[in-house]
Amino acid sequence: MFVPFSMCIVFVTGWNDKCGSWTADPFNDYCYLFNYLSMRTWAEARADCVNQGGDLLSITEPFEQTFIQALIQQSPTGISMWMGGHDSMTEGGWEWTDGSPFRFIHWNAGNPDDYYGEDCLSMLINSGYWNDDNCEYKRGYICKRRGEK
Ligand SMILES: [Ca+2]
Ligand SMILES: [Ca+2]
Repeated sequence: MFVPFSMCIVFVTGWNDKCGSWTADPFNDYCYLFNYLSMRTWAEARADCVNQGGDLLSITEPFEQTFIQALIQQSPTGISMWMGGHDSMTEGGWEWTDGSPFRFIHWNAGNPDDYYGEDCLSMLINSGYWNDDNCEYKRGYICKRRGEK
């Protein structure tokens, strides 16, 4: 049966076996938590995701980008949200905190630009494109963890 994508979103944002109160992506094994209203620095945001059994969001393929991008646009406020990418170990050497390979990319035009030493990855709410951002800014953030089988 064909189910329109928008109906899937409505379905997966309630309680579900795979992800509990987190949002399930029907096309992979992962669960996502959108913290629209708690504003934290990148490091604080990561600590909160880890405390909840996950990590900051990694995106490893185009379908995952499309899924997150559709949901992030529901954010009532803010410019961008933290993801788990950073180049704080080696400038320009981007990696994901959860250890996923940093292969798929979706940079906003002109980025990464390391503007005044930006080392943390955020996603622009209105477009879904990525920006290297100042790690000390307080932003909403997206956590990711593996779902129950
Ligand atoms: Ca940088
Ligand atoms: Ca930037």
